[in-house]
Amino acid sequence: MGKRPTLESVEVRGVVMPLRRPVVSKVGQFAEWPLLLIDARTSDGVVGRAYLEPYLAQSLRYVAPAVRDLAVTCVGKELDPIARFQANRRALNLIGYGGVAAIAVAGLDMALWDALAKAAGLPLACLLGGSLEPVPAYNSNGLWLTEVATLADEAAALVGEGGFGALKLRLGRTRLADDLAAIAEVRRGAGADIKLMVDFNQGLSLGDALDRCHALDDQGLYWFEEPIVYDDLAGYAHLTKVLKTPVQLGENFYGPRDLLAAVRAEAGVYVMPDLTRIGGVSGWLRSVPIAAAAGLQVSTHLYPEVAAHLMCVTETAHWLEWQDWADPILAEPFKVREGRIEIPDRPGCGIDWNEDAVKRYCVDV
Ligand code: SMN
Ligand code: MG
Repeated sequence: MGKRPTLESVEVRGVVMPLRRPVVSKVGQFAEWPLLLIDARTSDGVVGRAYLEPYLAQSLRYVAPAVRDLAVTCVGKELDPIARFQANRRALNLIGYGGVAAIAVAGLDMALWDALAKAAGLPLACLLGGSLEPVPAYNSNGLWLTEVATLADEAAALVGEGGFGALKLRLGRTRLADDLAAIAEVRRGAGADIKLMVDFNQGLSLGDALDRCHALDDQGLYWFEEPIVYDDLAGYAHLTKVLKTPVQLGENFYGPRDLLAAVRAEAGVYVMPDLTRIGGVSGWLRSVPIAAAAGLQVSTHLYPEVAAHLMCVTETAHWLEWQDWADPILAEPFKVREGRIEIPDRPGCGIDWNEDAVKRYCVDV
């Protein structure tokens, strides 16, 4: 095999875009969505691209320098994402494995894998030994904690955005009656056969979660996501044991060992690692076999473009979370048909920027 290209430079830019349907959830209310765009240029002229979604526009100011600092240690080295991931993660020993630094490692990791796949002339899924199959997805683009009266129309619109047979609804309103009404409205708009995932975004105490989830347990919901604070694994195990509806968690796992801890604690029936917190492509590849070995099905959280490739090589692949929030700055947004996301047959992940849109939404970072 010929010599691998080396990493020549890493450019980091920020954009903040308006959301079509503002997020109203127990983790926050956001009318705008920030992205950190990472361009990793190699000695062969290939550019690996990835984005990070740090939820809050002001977080761009913390994540950007972390990516730039890590990049300094990678520039001049061979394009070897696994080695960079190991070295970058080891560098976190001194400040801890979670949080901003971990997200920065993941952003760089995703950009380097994109560059490697482009250099090989293969879509990422194919580089990893898989093939490009459309991936079953649920639409997570709405159904926030908004007026219950608006949910039926919104649910119908969400189904129509890609022939979806599954939607996610956010729950945890003050009154049980309002959660029940929200479920009924969504089914009225989307049809009784819709698969309905529900997300509490850690909004309940264990006692309140027992109360609310027992009361909703006969509603035929597809999963109960994050009813309680993300790291109370004993609490999750309790809920998993006593509820019929499968408990889902994982968007706050920082690396493979957090997933292993959840498996050992029997914390949930399903897991859904977030691509940045779990450690990008490298972190995903190290984590999902743990879930598969334990018999747990794996869904994705955010980052649908990269997640789609990874689902093609994930043994217990379950559902891809579809959000189109990066679409305004993508040159060719991914398409969803008949409830499946279609992976473009081009080298890398298929992420390229619409530079005019980037200019429009650009912020200083
Ligand atoms: C979520 C994602 C992005 C913003 C708020 C909430 C959520 C999910 O937890 O699972 O999509
Ligand atoms: Mg969630």
